[in-house]
Amino acid sequence: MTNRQNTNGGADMVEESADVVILGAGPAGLVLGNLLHRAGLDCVVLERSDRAHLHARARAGFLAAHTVRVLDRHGLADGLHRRGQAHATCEFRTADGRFRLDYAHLGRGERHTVYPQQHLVADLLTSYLDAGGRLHLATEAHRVLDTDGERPVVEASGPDGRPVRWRARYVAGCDGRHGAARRSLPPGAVVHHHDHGLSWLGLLAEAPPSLDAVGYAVHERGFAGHMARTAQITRYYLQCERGTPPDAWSEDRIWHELDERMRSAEHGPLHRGSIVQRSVVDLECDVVEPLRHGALLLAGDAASLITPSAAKGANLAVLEAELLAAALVDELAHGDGRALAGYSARCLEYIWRAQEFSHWMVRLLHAVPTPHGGPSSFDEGLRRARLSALRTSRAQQDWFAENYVGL
Ligand code: RFL
Repeated sequence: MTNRQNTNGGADMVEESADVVILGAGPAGLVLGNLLHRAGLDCVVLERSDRAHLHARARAGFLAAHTVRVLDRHGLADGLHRRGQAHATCEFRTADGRFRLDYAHLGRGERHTVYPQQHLVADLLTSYLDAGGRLHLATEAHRVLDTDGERPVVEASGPDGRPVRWRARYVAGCDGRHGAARRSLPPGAVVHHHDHGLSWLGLLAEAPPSLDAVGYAVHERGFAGHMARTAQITRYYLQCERGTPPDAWSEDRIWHELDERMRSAEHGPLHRGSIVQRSVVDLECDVVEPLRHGALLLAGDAASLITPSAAKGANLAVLEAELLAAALVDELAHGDGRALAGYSARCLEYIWRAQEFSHWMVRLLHAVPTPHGGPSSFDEGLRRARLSALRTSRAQQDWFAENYVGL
């Protein structure tokens, strides 16, 4: 039950409580909120942005088969079945020509569903609110205190700037890499960090997809990527120098670079359109170990940041949220804490495997700079060998497919 009162301390301080306070209304926080609320647990989601921002925040698009199964299991997949597109082919374009992998016929024979992340978030929000779930928008969590005690506290501020203290039994940090959960980790937490030293200009173009496959272009000018989002919107990536401001390149330069790197003259023109969104993504990754610190539990990007090279981030977020929900229900509804005790180790196994594959993808698609400057010729040789194995070896293609679409 929620208990709301003014404290005797600071005049405007409000105290609230819930058994589970969830920080962040992204895929991790909203899957967790939906599952806990349906199980009858007392939970609340605190989100610093407003609903319009959540509905417009374009990020991921490729949902793994496992993600669709999780959402199906809990009746959260209607939207993606109605509007998502099945996707099962990727194409590599290199100086030696192009080749395609039809991954629905390789490995475990699974497909992606292309469904923009902001649509998934909108669906999850609607289903949570329709079921009567508690959500506080425009509410920013600042830090989590007393994580080792029985009643941890989240210090937050509400829409009017008024400070709010949320008492909880558990706090789920689903607020991304720069959120309050990460800031509140105790000194014993280890953050394993790796910076590839590479950056991508991430673009959304108001243009239909130009090929019926994910396109990965490996080029001496740098990597370029093509990913369908909807029939009218396509995501493109262009490798750029670290530190490039998102607005540095004109639309003409962007299309010129895409044409060069995707080798349009050889393989067919790209459908052009206005660039409606741009951001620069530094290819960095990290893993927090462990994911549980007393009553503070991490999921999604708060637990592990992963490069977008293999489209794993949102998929891991959903996987972890389902595991965390089951563990919290066991603990809070049935007094069985075994799954919660094993939560961190179980997730870390998936996280490290996804990190390993994403790392391999980065090394497949880029000439990675050395600490002394440009890439070494030895590294270049390895990259050509990786591409050649992927082009010619069925065993390598099966391995790729299993990891590319799986978790
Ligand atoms: P999110 O989605 O970042 O949600 C966190 C939420 O927490 C809120 N928040 C706070 N709220 C309260 N108090 C605070 N102090 C707060 N601090 C933050 C934020 O407003 C936000 O609403 O994290 P979550 O749920 O862990 O989900 C992770 C995914 O969003 C992320 O991993 C993916 O988007 C990564 N990713 C991709 N993943 C895929 O699986 N497939 C893809 O195709 C894919 N493409 C991408 C991507 C990420 C990208 N960027 C932006 C790096 C493409 C790109 C360009």
